[in-house]
Amino acid sequence: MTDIPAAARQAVLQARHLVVFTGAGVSAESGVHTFRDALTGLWARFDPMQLATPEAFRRDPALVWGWYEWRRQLLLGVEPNPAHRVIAALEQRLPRVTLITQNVDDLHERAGSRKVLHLHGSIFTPRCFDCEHPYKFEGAPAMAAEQPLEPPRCSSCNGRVRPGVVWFGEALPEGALTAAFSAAEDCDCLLSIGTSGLVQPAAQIPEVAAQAGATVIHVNPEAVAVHSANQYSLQGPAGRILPLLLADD
Ligand code: BJW
Ligand code: ZN
Repeated sequence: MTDIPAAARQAVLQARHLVVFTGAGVSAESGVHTFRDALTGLWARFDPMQLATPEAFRRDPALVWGWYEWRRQLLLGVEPNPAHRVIAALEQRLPRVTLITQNVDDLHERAGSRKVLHLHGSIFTPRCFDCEHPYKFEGAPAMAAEQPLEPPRCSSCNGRVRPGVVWFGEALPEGALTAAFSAAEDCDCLLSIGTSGLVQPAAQIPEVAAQAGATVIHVNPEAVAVHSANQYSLQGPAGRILPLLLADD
């Protein structure tokens, strides 16, 4: 019934400390765009250097803000999928789970995961570009499509409000980054789900866990190269593979 190797399933279900490390692929079956999938990824249609850098925001704040508001609108219309729900269930079942995500959506939280380390920030926590004062959204954006939109102004300094995400060239939030790397060093099993593993420094997290002796299990429709007996590549969509971990018991 299951195509998951018994040893991989056992490593997850008997973990002392499980790290779950997610990327855009975990939300793909909810209808959220990934970045680098060849036809459907955001970077196939949009240039990251024009949209996901501080320089891009300085150059054309309305272009960048409008694009993120379009994405926030899409996120408000989707739901967690079985992969998010299995991850939340693992947190209930195992003695210790650390959930680390590169995603800027809130689908893990909406599936019931209580503590999520957001390495690349959140689209739902904007702040002032100049003074970092937080900004509170009032309602959903009203966007017909991705289109330029002037960002709101900061109530403290009148600077422009920016999305609460981590752009290329920016430092990751220090607390989340430190907690993520120390969990990777401590865990005995790491599940890496739906990430291309191309963006640094997050991409080092599975490697750190592997070097510390943890079992590392990749879940991805694309085969992931593995280099030792306690690494696994479970090939398939996360919404199909992850429920198999909890099936039959
Ligand atoms: C499925 C599926 C299904 C599909 N089920 N799976 C060399 C060393 C170190 C750094 C660098 C370096 N060269 C360049 C850098 C810098 C840069 C970087 O890594 N660039 C690389 C691209 C080369 N890194 C940075 O700039 C970072 N900051 C930094 O380094 O700061 C240094 C610093 C220190 C101190 C002070 C100042 C500076 C910041 C990186 C920020 C990344 N930001 C983004 C955008 C966030 C905002 C937004 O959402 O718009 O984060 S980029 C984008 O990529 C997003 C993602 O979180 C991130 C990772 O992507 P992810 O999640 O892996 O998605 P995809 O699309 O790549 O992959 C999806 C996968 O899912 C695929 O494998 C599919 O097969 C799979 N899949 N369906 C399961 N159903
Ligand atoms: Zn401000």
